[in-house]
Amino acid sequence: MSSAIHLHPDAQELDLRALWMPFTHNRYFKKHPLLVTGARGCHYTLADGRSVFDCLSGLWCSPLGHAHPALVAAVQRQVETLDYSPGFQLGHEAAFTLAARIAALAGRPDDQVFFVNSGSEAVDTAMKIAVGYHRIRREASRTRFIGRERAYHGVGLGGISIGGIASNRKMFGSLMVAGVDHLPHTWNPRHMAYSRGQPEWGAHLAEELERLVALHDASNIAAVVVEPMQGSTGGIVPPKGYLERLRQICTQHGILLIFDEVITGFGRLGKPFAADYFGVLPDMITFAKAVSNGVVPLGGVLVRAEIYQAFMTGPAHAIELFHGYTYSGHPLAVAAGHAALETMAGGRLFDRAAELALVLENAMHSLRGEPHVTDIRNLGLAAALECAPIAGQPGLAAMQVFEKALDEGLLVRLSGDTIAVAPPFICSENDIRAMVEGLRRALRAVPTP
Ligand code: PXG
Repeated sequence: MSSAIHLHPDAQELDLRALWMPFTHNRYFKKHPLLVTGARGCHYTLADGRSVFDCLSGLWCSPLGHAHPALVAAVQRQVETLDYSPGFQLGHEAAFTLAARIAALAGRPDDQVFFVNSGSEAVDTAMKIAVGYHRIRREASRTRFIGRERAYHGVGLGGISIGGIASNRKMFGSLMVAGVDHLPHTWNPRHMAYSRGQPEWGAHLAEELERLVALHDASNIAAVVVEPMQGSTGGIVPPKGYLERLRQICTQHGILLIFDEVITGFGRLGKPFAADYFGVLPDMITFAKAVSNGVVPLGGVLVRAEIYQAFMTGPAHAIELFHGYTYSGHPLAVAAGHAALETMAGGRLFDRAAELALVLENAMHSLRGEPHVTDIRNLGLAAALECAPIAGQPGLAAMQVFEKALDEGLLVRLSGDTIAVAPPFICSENDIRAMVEGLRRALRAVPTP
């Protein structure tokens, strides 16, 4: 493995011990630290002065690139005007207008938006709203949730319960929400390897939902929660007809359908939401990441008007939903949100993402036949490349590709033996082609075991 260490010149002075890093191989990292000192446009500056292309738009959250002048100015202005205000029993106008803007963008102007600070919080919030909604409607037995294998819904206790990532669930099983079942995931390389966009095979897997409904009875099921495209676990693209069928079954049985659009929301598929892209209308949409371009943490849940209305009972002075965060609707996050959405609209950046998606699809699929590659998947401005695992050492193959890609000036994302890319909407067609050629050299540079 490459031993490139990206430290700044006085590295020896750095003491990295106190920080317990999230989702990181802490011991390996502290021996081989990768430190970043700045970011602008589509590039990060590493501590050794090198510039690397941001192949995943941060962690899927910075489609407008870094240090975008409109966002910098909006946040600077805001911090000088109203740096913080409580969101409980006090409001600031921009939070209301941002909620309306998001509902309008989704083409659901009567919907409500509940603000949170992260995708994890958005998912846990949506789960609470689902249970509360059924209870208020005197269907309190509807408490079960149905998630999916390989799903990632963040790290809250609700999110890991409906999520389907084994290592996330193994250690914390005792903390999990009771009464959760999982649909099978839809990736089957035997039937869909190297599909461009949505695979033809797999819509029948939605019928598993009927089986779970038959097992538990619909009267016990609150909601089905799915990522329209599974992001974290390597860009698993829904088979044609699959999400449509989930919607039909949910409607038939009075089960809420929740799309977790933390990754797909705000243009990643070339439309405002994946719900628009697939033409499937969920009852709630969770979002985060790109809504504020990652500049200040912001997330939320978009909730169908009828669900909100169901809560609006009881005395008018009573709190209807016992839920909220100190930073719900934080003024800086809201300012970043307005600036991000304005910039996306002004630059017609969802259309731009759709155009670049075609370039990415063609370029990525040209890697078929390169060493280590066993599958390539893509949808919208996102793609994943599956590496043949090294026997007994899962994840090592992709990690080697990651390191070689870094030597090529590319910061890609690795998850298990999958390499994911989802470049910023502001990048050029040539940036995408150069990224893929760099990946090709990286794949060739990793020795075959
Ligand atoms: N839902 C989905 C669908 C996500 O992708 C979350 C919830 C949780 O969001 P927060 O903001 O609580 O982290 C996510 C997060 C990756 C990667 O490499 C993906 C995420 C986070 C970090 C890395 O694919 N998704």
